[in-house]
Amino acid sequence: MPKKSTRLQTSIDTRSDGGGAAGNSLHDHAPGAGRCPIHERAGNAGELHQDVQHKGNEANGLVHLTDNFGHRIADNQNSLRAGERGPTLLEDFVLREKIFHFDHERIPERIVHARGSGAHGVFECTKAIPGLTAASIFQEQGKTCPVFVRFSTVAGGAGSIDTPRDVRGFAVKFYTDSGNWDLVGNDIPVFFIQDAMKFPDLVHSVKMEADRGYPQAASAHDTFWDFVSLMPESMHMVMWAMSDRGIPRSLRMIEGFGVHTFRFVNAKGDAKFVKFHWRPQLGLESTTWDEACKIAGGDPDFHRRDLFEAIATGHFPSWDLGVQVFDEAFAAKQPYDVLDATKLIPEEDIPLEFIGRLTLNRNVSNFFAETEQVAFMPSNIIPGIDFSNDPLLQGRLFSYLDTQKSRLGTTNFHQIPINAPKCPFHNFQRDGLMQTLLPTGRANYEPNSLAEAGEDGGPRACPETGFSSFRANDERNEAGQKLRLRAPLFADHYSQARLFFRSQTANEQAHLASALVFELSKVSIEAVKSRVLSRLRNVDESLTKRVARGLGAALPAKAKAAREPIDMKPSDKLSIQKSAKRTLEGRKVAILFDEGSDKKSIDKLKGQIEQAGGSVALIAPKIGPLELKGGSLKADGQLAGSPSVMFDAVASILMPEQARKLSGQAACLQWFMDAYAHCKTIAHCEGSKLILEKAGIAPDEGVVPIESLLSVGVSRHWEREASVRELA
Ligand code: HDE
Repeated sequence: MPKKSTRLQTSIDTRSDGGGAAGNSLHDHAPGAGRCPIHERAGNAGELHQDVQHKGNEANGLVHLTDNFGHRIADNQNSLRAGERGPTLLEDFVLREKIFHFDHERIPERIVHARGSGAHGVFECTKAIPGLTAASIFQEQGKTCPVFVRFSTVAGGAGSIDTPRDVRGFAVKFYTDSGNWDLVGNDIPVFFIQDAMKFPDLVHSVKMEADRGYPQAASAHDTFWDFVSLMPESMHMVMWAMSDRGIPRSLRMIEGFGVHTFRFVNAKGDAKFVKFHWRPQLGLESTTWDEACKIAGGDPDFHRRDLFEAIATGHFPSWDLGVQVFDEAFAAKQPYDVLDATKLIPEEDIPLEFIGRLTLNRNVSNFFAETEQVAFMPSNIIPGIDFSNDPLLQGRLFSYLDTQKSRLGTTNFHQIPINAPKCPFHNFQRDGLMQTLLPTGRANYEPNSLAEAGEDGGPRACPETGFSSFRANDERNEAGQKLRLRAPLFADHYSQARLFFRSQTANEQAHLASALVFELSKVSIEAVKSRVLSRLRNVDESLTKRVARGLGAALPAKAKAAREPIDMKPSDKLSIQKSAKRTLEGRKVAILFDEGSDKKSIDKLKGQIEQAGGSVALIAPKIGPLELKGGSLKADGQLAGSPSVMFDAVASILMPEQARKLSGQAACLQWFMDAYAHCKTIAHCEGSKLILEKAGIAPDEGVVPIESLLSVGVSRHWEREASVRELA
């Protein structure tokens, strides 16, 4: 086997040999390959071949470049021509194969959730619950299993931005010892619609408009609001999406939810209902709308980069898995239907029981092979867990398998390494496009008696340990007639939208109102705006008035509710601000410095932040190296190209002379003004005060001397917000 190179080499893992069997280098001169046409003719031959020269691959620790059938390639720079200036020859199989493969590099992007970021990790059971479920991963405290997680935005295409107002997908594939379990959830616990029948309509309405091809990754347009204004069941999720949940600070700081009600089934066959929740160790955090818009320009890959860098530097994000377990008797007493995916169960009624922890500890090695090709399917379930009759979930059980065939082109997508189970799998399915397995023997049907004849008879069903569906036998759920209708409580469209709104802090309510004003201001059909307002009146009058005022619209009559909403007890868990963490852990602090700054102070502050679990970006007007008091230092980012929206807090260590110069620069003033307006902690030295004054920054509990940064911590100072933004 050829030696592996540390540079210029791309190795190709193959499932058969575990990797590295085939490989290539970018510059290949096989020993004995003959004359080098570039060296012979081109003046820039030295540049093109600078890494390899004529020493040969082995001597350079490189592997040979080959085509896909193993033929060594002598020249990867020039196509085969008839004469120096003549036409390219059809005979050039090297060129044809290379271009042919390139032409087919893209696969259809996901119809929804096209833009995503994935990572590998591990799930550990922290509390065994054999009484509740027979699922193998929950049988023993400390038991682990590998996982792959893909986060995503929903509406935008694969090349869209990371920070639009949108729902985030939170899809987890557990490679358990009893098969793959996919918990394909979102960062919002409820959904826009109740029945799978409406999903294509919802998605068509939110994606770019059919005639004009825009807007990309935005719900702020006619068709989305037209659809939701006609679907009052969407009002609860609209509240969540318009709240700060829709614009998260980091994928490491979002919650995840299985959304639907599932079932836990124990070894005796007894079942309970269950809802799954992921709770981030780093706490919940969101951006402000102004920040989200600016980040979109400053770094369209903000979330993707943040996740990748955190994992690459060993700051592994983690989430606790919590479950809400309840029985049919509880379900029957609630003012909502637990099979309705537009409803949640308040944690005050059924508290979370924490049973596991997910930690993401390895970035993907190849984005396409892993993040793009991963195929999640809610139908991937393991013994001990089962579906409920939620009509949205039922539709998903068909959709995902179906979509993988069109995305990945073959029924054999389960053989792609990222999708294959890590436990053995055996069955009689055979052949199909892109078959990579090599089944042996004659047994490709069952029943067979080949084993009796001394041959391999193949696998058999296992009634004791195999998956068997829960035998629900309950009149409330399993009715005999075929009907196209929804159960009565599905008609309550507003009670939980109201619950959500009333559980928010005053600032959060203001953000939600502003988001609705912004979104509806982009709607050009007056009747749509008016219809949304008429629905909102069923949610909350004060909210409706604020939105109408912001739009300069008249208050329409209240829409008739299919079922009168009730007042539910507000739940603190629904608010981000009520449970925000003031911490440096997982947060990024920018330190602004310039020539003459005190290096010792910078080093000390950096050390303290890192010690507290945070990370630091050194920002200066120039990258440098800059001469400081006590040594020289290079910046990680240039001030004008590193707006403060990229960081959780800012600090400055400057000499008065430098501060005076910088205070005349818009980029510097904007840097501080934004941090202030986004309610972030600003830590400064004496020398920087002039800049703060010029930026109009009034001292408050979040504007502190450098020494106090650690004790004040990093979180938003929402009490400041009323002085920088009208919270009407
Ligand atoms: Fe999805 N959804 N969905 N969805 N969904 C897809 O599957 C679908 C729904 C969710 O990172 C697609 O592989 C239908 C709810 C996530 O690869 C598609 C219905 C929830 C992801 C599909 C729903 C989700 C998807 C597109 C209504 C939260 C990204 C590509 C019946 C619980 C997974 C693909 C990833 C992806 C269909 C509703 C979450 C088309 C028909 C509810 C996180 O199959």
